Amino acid sequence: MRAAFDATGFWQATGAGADHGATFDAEDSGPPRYRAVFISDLHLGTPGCQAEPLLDFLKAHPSQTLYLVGDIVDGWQLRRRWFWPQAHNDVVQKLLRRARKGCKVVFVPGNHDEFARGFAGHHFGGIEVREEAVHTTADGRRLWVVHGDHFDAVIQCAKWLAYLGDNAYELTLRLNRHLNSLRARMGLPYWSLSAYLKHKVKKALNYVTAFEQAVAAEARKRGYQGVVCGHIHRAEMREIDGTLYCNDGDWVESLTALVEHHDGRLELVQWHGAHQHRQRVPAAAESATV
Ligand SMILES: [Mn+2]
Repeated sequence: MRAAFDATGFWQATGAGADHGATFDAEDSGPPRYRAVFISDLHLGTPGCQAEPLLDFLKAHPSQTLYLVGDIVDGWQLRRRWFWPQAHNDVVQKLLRRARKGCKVVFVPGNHDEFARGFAGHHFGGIEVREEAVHTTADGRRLWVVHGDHFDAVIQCAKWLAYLGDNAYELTLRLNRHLNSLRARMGLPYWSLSAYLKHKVKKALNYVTAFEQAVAAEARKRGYQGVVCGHIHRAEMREIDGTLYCNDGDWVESLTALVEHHDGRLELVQWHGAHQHRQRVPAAAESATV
């Protein structure tokens, strides 16, 4: 499709409309529908990444600014096993295309794409890489934009534990097998390690609350009215002690994003799109507006 900037700076299609089979995105006409869009935890490079619904979401949500709030490409998983289907390529192409078309795209790396942190301050194909960012809403609120892994005590204190976490299930099953063959030889009954660990996971629920409070407290300490983060794959938007805590969720399970309307109104969006039948609605991601 041929296109050119018009006087207002927005792309306009040129020539006849009958472009042979070209797809005409919502983003190709008129001003962007949203002032800002925040997405994180795409985990491109893993089979879990929901690249196709994400492409549909991006098409339907053109914005003036797009924040990529970390764990966009999963370098940890790619290092273990190369997985890069066409749909993941399409996502990268779409992000680059958006930047080329005049959308301000800011990439704040997370722990799974920490390799990019070394490039903070640089531009790649129009995408700005920043350690952290500050977004000012149309109604003047200053939001701290950060992935959030620095608040993850496990990752901060013992990085190897986090690596272990990624393979924990596989490891658990293997350990369980060895443990129980040993127990059988000793004449002891079967004991489930995974059931025991599941019990332990219940305690992890407190971790989510602790994370949310820690991030909001740090944002407040730094003088921001709110914070936008990701990392824990749990979309949320609520006030915590007078500070707005926004978590834009993920594109592995919840398919959620945070959007800012032109009046500064923030909204948590869960993408149903064409893939609705495959998705459940997690309680934490119910649509909310602040
Ligand atoms: Mn993360």
